[in-house]
Amino acid sequence: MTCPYAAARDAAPVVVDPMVRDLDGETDRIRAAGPLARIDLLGVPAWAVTRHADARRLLVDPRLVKDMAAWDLWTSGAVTHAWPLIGMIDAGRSMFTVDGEEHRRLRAKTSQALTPRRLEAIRPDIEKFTAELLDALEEAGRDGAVVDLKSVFAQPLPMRVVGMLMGVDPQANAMLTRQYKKFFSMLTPQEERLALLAELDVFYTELVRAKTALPTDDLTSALILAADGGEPLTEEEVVGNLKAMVAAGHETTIGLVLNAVRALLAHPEQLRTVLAGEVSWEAVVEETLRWDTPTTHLLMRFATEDIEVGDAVIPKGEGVVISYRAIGRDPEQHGPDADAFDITRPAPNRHMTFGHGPHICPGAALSRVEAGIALPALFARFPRLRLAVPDEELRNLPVMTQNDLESFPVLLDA
Ligand code: STR
Repeated sequence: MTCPYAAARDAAPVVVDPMVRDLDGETDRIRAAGPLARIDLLGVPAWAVTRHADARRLLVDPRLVKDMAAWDLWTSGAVTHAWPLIGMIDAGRSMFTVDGEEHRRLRAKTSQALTPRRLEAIRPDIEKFTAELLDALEEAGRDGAVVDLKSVFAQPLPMRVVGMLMGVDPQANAMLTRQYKKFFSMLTPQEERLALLAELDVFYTELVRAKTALPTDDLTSALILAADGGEPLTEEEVVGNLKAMVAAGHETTIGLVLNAVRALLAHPEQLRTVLAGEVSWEAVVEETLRWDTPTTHLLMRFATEDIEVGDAVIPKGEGVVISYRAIGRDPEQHGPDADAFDITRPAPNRHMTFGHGPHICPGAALSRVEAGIALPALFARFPRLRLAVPDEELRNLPVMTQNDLESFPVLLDA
């Protein structure tokens, strides 16, 4: 007897490269492996969703859950904390790891705090941080010196913004940046990663206890205070949400800002139209989100029943990854030129880079505000900004889930 998913199941999986040596080639291979691609994540098998339309359906399908208890490889003990990607899934109880009614309770305050309207209040802060970092950039790039746009600008900005929102002492920003860099890198030995996650838990728990004793005007305090007549969040839940916000708010926006700069520098004719005011920065941000997604693969959801995807089936108990980079390049959604960066695509740019359904990114508007301030300010200050090395020489860090550049050396040509 043949089973309907035998073909996909028996096909050699696409092995996701922990060193991220060829992201475009790998994206093509995953897409070519079909709408539901068998992938291998450091020896652990999973299914990758590679098409926009399928992801849109699956992300609202209640049979697909975040709870690891539904994952056979976990409950059987085949996957343990020795697996380097376990921290992407086993991240504590939070809005990132819970579904259904409980998820609505965990997420409500955060999504209310991050609406476009509420974010208008912090726009001046973001503008001030941006201006300060541009001064630092100018200083570092004085007299034709090569400067790393990542470490001097793209990385500190989102960290400052999310730190301010959550009430993190700015003194801790450097430590957090260092720890998350280690967390995401596949070169970090697993014992070290588990140790740093434990240290971060101590840091966040202390922060939550301090805010419980003395609430201030930040989202962490708001999460602690009883939620609109609903059950207040537990300390564990506040800690979980806080670390999800800091990790996500800081890591992903770095990618958005850098990838936009990279795409514009690689397409100077498009940059010219933006600088001439013919195309909006908003169009740049949306096209960058689609074409060069900050998140390559989002780990992981689990099937609580067999779920059909086209003529394939995700068997009950198995893990599903949403491959956002492949989805952003889906010609069925974006046309035959989906692989081309083109800021003149008709608006709205219907990409799915922030996800879809109940878990859709609560920080989407925040990242749009940040990039919408940072990019025009950067090019206004340094209109002749250019890469100090050929684009092909830019390397990704060994980070399997994020599109994370090692560095971004530029000349300011001020
Ligand atoms: C990192 C480790 C941690 O302590 C908590 C979380 C939860 C949120 C996760 C984050 C993780 C990794 C990056 C994610 C983020 C939510 C959005 C972000 C997956 C696992 C994206 O890359 C989209």
